[in-house]
Amino acid sequence: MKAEREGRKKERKREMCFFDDEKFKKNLTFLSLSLSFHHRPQLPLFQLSYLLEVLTSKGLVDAATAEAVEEFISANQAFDPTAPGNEPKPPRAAPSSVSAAAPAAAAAAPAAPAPKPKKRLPFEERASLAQCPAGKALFELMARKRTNLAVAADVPSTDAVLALADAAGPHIAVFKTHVDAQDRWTEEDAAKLTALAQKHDFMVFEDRKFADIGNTVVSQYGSGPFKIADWSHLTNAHLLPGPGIIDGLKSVGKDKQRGLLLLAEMSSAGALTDEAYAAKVAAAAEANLDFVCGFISQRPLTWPVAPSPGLVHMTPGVQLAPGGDALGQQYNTPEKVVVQEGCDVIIVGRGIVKAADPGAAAKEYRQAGWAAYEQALK
Ligand code: 6AU
Repeated sequence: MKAEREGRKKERKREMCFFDDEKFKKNLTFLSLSLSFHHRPQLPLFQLSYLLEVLTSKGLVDAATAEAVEEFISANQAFDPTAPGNEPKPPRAAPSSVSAAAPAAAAAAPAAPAPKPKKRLPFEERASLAQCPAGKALFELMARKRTNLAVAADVPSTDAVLALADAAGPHIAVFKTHVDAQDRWTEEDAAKLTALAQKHDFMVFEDRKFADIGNTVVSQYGSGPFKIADWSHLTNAHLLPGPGIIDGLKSVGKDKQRGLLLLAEMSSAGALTDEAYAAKVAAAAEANLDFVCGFISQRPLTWPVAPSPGLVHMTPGVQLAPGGDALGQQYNTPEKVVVQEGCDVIIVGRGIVKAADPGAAAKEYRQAGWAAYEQALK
């Protein structure tokens, strides 16, 4: 009996510490992350309000703290109640320890309040919120040129890459390369692409997907045969090795005003980038806003904590009709990824490069992408 009482006392003390701690905000973020670990895909943050009501009614959280938490939750609400599959669910039964100790309070715990949908901001406003110069430049470019299209230049030769940049150039915000898949990549080729970027007003994104320790990526990014940091405004990286990869890339790219996109979610079937992973990537981005300018993502509206609006979401796996390829790629429409999933930039490869007229196809995708963006702002 005594041991049981002591155990309950300890447990209560532990719960109190969680909320009384000075690092309260950090704890709340941790709580929302850990909820998403527990097999609750698309768990909306507003359930924290419900949890808060229960804890307040138990005297575990004081009124001032409760108010601060409510404010934090509403400022970080990422849940879209109108998205398919997000229909309100009945409130869950209170945990047994709560109902045993205070059945009346638990039964009277109010239903979760309706979440406020997050307003989407126009690119002009997002530009003023971006801290990374390359991200700011990208938002400004998209607003100025009225396009949120990135073309993936997955074509078999460097000459074809340059020809595509000229044909699609008038319609795109970003030209995405895989130079290690080309037959040639010299400083002259890089200079030609830079000239085309200036001529047509687009940014270059070398899709290198760095994934090594900080010390190694420093040379992969800054030197080697491709000298990516010299000519590519944007590049991307996986966070698998930990934050050292960001530090390494930043040590090369920050002074050149380059920007890094972190891969938070992948488009391919069976990708290991689950919600918990995306949440860690989002946290790493927030800690490096001077160099990380956004994400490669698929459905940022479902993330438990909405990232800063100064960060851009670029989304591959886009075609005009849903579908896939024989090797796991999955396609969604511009409308789906931009309006329903919360993405900003559509990345289109084969939908454009395999078309009979890639320039005309780029124009068509540009219109579809921009219409979806305008729809998302309504
Ligand atoms: O439209 P596609 O399928 O022909 O081409 C999609 C392009 C390719 C991929 O390497 C890239 O987008 N990609 C990425 C990027 C951009 O990082 C991530 C991902 O999850 N899926 C994906 O397809 O050049």
